[in-house]
Amino acid sequence: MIASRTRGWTPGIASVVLLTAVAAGCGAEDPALTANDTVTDNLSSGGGVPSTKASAFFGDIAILNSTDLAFTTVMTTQIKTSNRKTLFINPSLECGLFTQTTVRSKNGNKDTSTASATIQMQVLVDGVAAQPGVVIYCSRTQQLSATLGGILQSCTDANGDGTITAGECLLTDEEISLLLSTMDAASFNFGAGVGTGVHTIAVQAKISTSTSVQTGSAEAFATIGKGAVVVTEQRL
Ligand SMILES: [Ca+2]
Repeated sequence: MIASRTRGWTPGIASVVLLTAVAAGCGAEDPALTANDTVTDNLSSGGGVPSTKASAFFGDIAILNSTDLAFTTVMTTQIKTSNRKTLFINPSLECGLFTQTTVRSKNGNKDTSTASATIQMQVLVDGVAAQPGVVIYCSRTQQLSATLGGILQSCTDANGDGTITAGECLLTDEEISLLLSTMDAASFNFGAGVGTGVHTIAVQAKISTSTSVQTGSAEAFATIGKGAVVVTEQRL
């Protein structure tokens, strides 16, 4: 399902529970959240979708250690409205960032390494971006700089003048590294006005990373863990 129409992570990890819940006046039918409880197959036509006050998606999105992902649908659900309504859409994600920078230099040279990672989200309702558009769920830029002298390996009086100067000593690079790995849950409220009918809500994620180095090294990755989206309709 989700894994088959997206890319950039290992298929088969996704364990998805999708439901359309809480039909108006039908609290007794409130379904339990169990694995593989899917109602997706009948939804595309809209014929099997009852009018509802809310719908939701819960699942393990599992996009692991990605460096780049264009806007890709990671969660979908549908809701059927019987009148013109405003949809409130609240997508939540586990949002992980990994940034690692190493600087390396000698002879008093300054070295700088930078690593950045960002996860952005947007919600499409029937293909149209919901307000307020693209939202950053998590982002970090890490920069490390150091001016290093080097590690002394050996010294010889190369020119035989009886004096050993700094220039006659062999140095190797000194090195400093910094690694940050964080995981947080983030959510945001989106909104969209819709008319009568069945509406498809697609939650899309974008991952972007960048690194820059001089003589050091850097890595940046982003991870999306579990995700959930709850859609409710309101008449404003
Ligand atoms: Ca000398």
